[in-house]
Amino acid sequence: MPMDHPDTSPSDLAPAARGTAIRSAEVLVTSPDRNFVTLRITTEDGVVGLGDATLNGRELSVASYLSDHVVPLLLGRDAHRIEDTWQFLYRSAYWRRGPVTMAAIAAVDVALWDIKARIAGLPLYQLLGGASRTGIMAYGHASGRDLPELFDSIRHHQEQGFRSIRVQTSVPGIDAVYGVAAQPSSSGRYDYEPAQRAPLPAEEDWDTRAYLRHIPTVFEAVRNEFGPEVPLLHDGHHRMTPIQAARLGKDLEPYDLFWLEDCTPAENQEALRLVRQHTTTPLAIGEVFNTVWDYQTLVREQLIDYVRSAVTHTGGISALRKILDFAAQYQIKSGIHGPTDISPVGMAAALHLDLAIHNFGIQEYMQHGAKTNAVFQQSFTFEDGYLHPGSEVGLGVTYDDDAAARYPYAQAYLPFNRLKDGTVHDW
Ligand code: GCO
Ligand code: MG
Repeated sequence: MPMDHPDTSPSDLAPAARGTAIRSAEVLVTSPDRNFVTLRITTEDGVVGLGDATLNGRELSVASYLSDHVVPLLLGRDAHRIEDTWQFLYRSAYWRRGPVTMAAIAAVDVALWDIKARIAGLPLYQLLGGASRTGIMAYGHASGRDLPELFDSIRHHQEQGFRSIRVQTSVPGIDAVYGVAAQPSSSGRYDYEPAQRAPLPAEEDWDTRAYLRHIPTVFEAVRNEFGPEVPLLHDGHHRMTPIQAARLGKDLEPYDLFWLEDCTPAENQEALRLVRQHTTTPLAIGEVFNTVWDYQTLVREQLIDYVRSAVTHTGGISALRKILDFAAQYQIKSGIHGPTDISPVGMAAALHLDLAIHNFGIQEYMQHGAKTNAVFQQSFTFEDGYLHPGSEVGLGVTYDDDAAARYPYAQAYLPFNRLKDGTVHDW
């Protein structure tokens, strides 16, 4: 009998040196400023790795996917075998892709990278090729219900060090608009947290024609006030048809945007051909995508300029790295998703990747609140507009169980939109 097929099961294909076998995998749910789902993997030797599995408004489905279906498969596997574990989880489920599956796989992937880097005694970015830059340019979220509030919010971000700023404002005739804080917080910040703790999603209203008329006037005012240099970004949040997006891109050209984000829902990748034919405003897409296949046409036909996926929703560092390497061949850069619903673990993973890749573009940085920062202790720095993941081993994040226990899960939903006539619209 040939001996090239020894008697092995998938999990002991190359038996782990005992110390690196996975001893436990725990699914941790906490709700300091908002809900977060975290996977904590521990090896026999006691090395601990963390992964973010937070899917805004659908948190418990990922927690269940992990604890019911993934954790039992992890026990005893060699924590070093990141790629094999990724392929095993992706292919052995048979049912592929989707945000729940890919967030669960991402959590495992990131926790295993954290463990590998801790065993190596290095910050994670060193295992991804080392630093390609000294700092990671970040953009913050400015918003206001009117121009004076918006200008205040932009100035506040500039005082904090932000050099690049996303601009979102209210639109006359619309009551609640994505990205705009209802009122300034006690600290004077115009913080915006879209998910609301409630048993039902909040209903918001929308009028695309009013939006298209108003937004160019806002960018004109911002350019007049803040000058030509500051990189300005804007998020259309999937609400336009291709021809509407084309018009907005064209109308915004005089104001030299860094990017226009999610101008259409983009499940139909070919729709971006039409937008691209009409405008040179750079386009960013992908925060709701979860695999490289969602980018196939967008990248190959150079229909976008920035990849917006999060490490957390795209199968982790291993998978997002592959998407970004694919994009790099077409001069498309990264713009990794970093809202508050990406936990500090997911943010840290993004920062290590940002530092290592060549085709870095910009990093979204929507700061977490004090309670969240007490649960997740972090080593990253933010100075003069640039983030850095720090020099601690692994991701550089630790999870405080005592702090987390103070904040039990609370049901929360993202809002949804209706048009004036009651039709449900993309939010
Ligand atoms: C962004 C996003 C977020 C999303 C949020 C949904 O560009 O940061 O659009 O604000 O709305 O992540 O959970
Ligand atoms: Mg967005």
